[in-house]
Amino acid sequence: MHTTALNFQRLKEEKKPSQTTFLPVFGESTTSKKDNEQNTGLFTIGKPSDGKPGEKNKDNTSKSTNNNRVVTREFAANFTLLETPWRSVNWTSESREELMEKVQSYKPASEAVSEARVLLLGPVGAGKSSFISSVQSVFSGRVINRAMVGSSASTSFTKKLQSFPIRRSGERSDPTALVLCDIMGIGEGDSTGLSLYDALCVIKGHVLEGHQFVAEQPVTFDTMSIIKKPSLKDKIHCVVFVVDASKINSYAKGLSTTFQQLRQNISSLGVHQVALLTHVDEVCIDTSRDVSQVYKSRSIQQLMVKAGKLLGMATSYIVPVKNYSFQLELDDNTDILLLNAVDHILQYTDLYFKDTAVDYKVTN
Ligand SMILES: Nc1nc2c(ncn2[C@@H]2O[C@H](COP(=O)(O)OP(=O)(O)OP(=O)(O)O)[C@@H](O)[C@H]2O)c(=O)[nH]1
Ligand SMILES: [Mg+2]
Repeated sequence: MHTTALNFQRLKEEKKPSQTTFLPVFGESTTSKKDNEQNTGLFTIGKPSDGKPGEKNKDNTSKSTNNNRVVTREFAANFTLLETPWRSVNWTSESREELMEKVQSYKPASEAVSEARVLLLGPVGAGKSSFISSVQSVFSGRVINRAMVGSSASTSFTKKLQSFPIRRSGERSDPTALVLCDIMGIGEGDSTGLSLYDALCVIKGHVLEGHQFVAEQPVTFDTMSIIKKPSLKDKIHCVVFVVDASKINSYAKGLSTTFQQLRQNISSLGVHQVALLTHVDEVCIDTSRDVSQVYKSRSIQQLMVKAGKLLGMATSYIVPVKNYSFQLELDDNTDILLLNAVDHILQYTDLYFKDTAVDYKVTN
C-alpha cells in the first residue's frame, strides 16, 4: 500500500470520535453538515514543525511523527469526487512521453535568446525549490533534489538566486532551452523575505547568478554584483507564482496585497504570470492516493478559486501540482501533472517573446 495511504489510515484510526473537530475549511461546499460529517475526515500528513512528537498543540490536537517529520496540521477533507473532471488530462504513458518530448524540443520564440528564464516566486515553503527538483527528477528518471529543498519554516531556506537548466533525459543529459530560477521566498506582508524591489530587480535582469539576498538589505546599484544594462538573455521571461494549497486559508492577509503589487509591476514589464498550486496531496486524500483524481477533487477545485482570489488571477492561469517530497520513486501520473505545468508555463513564456521580444530587437 502507498505510504501516504497508510499514514492516513493510521492517523484516522488513532483519532477517537470525541476528538473529531469539523473544520469548515471548504466554505463553499454545498453539502449539508451531515453530508460533510460523512464525506469528510480529519487527516494529517507529514509537515515539519518545532514541536516534539506526541506533544499537544494549543488547540489540543496531537502531533505524531511520520518519517521523522512531525505531523501537526489538520484538514477537513471533502472526500467527494466529482463524476466529471473539471479539466481533461490524458493520463497515459504515451502522453507522458509526448509532454517530455515537447519540453525537450522547446525553442524560445525569439532568435535573440537560446533559453527561456522562468522565475518561481512565492511564500516561504510553498514548494518553489521542490518544483524545480521535481521537474528535473522527471527527466533524470529518478527522484533527485537538485534545487535544495527546505522545510516550511518561517524563514526562506533558499537565500540566493540560482538558475537550473532543465536537462534532457538519457545519458547525454544536455540542457534543454528551459531554465528554472529559484529564489528566496517572499515575505507575507512584513519586512521578512524577498522584497518587491529585489524581485523586480531580478525580473529586469539586474541581479547576477548566485546573489545572496538579505531581508531588509535591498540590491544596490553601486555594487559590482549587478548587471547595469541587462540584455534579453539576462531578464526573466515568465514568472510563476507558487502557493501551498494547504495554507491558502491561513496565509497572512498582507500576502494578497504583496501579490497584487507584484502582479501590477511585473505586468507593466510585459512579463506574463501563471501560478502553481502545490501540496495538493495534502488537501485531498483521493489525490494523495492517486494523482489522476486531482481534477475530480471538489476540495482542490475550491482551493483553486481561493488561490485565484489570493493572487488576483483567473483560475485558468493556475495549475495544481504535486511535487516529489517524501517519495523516492517516480510515478507516471505525478510526472504528467508536473509536465503539464511545465507546458502551461512555456505557453506563457512564448507569449512574452512574441509580444515583447520583437520590440526589443527593434529598439536595441
Ligand atoms: N506533500 C507535499 N510536500 C511538498 C510539496 N511541495 C513541497 N513540499 C514540501 O514542502 C517543504 C518546503 O518545500 P521547498 O521546496 O523547500 O519550498 P520553497 O518554496 O523552496 O521554500 P523556501 O526556499 O524556504 O522559500 C519541503 O518539506 C517539501 O518537501 C508538495 O507538493 N506536496
Ligand atoms: Mg526554496
